[in-house]
Amino acid sequence: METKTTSVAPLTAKSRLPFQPAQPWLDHLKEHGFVVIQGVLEPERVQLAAALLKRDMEHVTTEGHHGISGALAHSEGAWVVRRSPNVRQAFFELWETNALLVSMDCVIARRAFAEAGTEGLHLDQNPFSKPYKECVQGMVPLLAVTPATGGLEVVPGSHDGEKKKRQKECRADLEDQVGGHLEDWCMLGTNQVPSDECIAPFLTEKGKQLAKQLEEEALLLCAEPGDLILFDSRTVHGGRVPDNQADTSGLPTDFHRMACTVCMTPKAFADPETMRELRNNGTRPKECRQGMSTAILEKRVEKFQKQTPTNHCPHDDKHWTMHQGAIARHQIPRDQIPHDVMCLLFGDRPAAEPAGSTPEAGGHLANEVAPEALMWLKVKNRAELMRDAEAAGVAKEAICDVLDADNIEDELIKLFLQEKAKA
Ligand SMILES: O=C(O)CCC(=O)C(=O)O
Repeated sequence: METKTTSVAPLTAKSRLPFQPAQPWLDHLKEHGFVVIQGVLEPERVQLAAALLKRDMEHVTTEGHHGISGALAHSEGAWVVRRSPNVRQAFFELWETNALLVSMDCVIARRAFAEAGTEGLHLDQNPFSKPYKECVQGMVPLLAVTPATGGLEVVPGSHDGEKKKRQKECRADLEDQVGGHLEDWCMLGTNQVPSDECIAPFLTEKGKQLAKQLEEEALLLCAEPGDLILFDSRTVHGGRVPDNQADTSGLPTDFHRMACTVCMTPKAFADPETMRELRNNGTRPKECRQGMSTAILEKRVEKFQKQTPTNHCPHDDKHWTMHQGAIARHQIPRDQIPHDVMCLLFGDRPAAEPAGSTPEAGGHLANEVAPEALMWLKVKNRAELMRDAEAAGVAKEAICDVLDADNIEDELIKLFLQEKAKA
């Protein structure tokens, strides 16, 4: 299949900013609708998440050539990113509350030199029904993003002002989507690959002109592993396929793209009444309305228990069935959900943090549950775990006994940890 690349420039240095102080990146996000924050995901988590995802990629497929995998939404690698104290802190800086809900959206991965495609530039928030900032999407690349790998591209400044006005004028038809199953999935008809039509034929003349202009303005967000890319959901964005002309020397030999989507929004937004206000007049409360409905929160917990994906938006359940698939696992009993995960599902502040407290700049929120050492065990294969268990002193018979279990690796880890605890 043909791939198509555009000549649009990659990101300039001014858009990739340090994590602290936060104000410059907050200002950039507000003004341009996107920002790349340097080194947010802790380096050991970058390595761990990538190792876990590579392990799980052996068992799942991605949706078409876009590299999008809903099946990995609840993979351990994706949760390593979501549970990162630094990622949580970035969203705290953004929304000024630590009562936050996390998205359970896709992972994006593409094997080295695999066929690449893209869904084209689009919006994930309908400009007519949802005109105000209500969602800021995040993406953490676990591998470097360069023109040779492709990655996420955005149209700077397309979230607001004159550019948004033009989008609405040229694509008045998007208003007809309101209320339907495509309400927030607003395709702008550009740059779709693979396709022999780069500007979608269904567009009016004005729509085609807009598509062309957006394609010219789009910027590939070059980034390093562990950066946090943020973009307002009103910003035009999409995947960019690798540039055929770019230098591919030095690229990894297994995967060229691996990124976890991660988005957090205030718990208060899960209340339909609060949302109506926000959508009508832009009122955005930080705290929850007394007696707010918890229906969406309960649905989030169920989604986690069933290990099924939602989408990019943690508080809006309207299109939570758009991505399918899960790694086959048993339903997770509610009482086995780790505390920090439960907080991210229900929007509760982690127990270690008194309500209203402010995490220190650059500091960690004290809500980690799984120790790094345990997580590293998760990427070992069966033979390695058997060796580790035996070396720790687990009896051979006990090891043999678990070889019939449903999840042999988990049972071996349990034996290993029990033995270590005795020591
Ligand atoms: O990075 C990509 O390939 C597309 C991502 C995207 O559209 C999204 O996260 O909403």
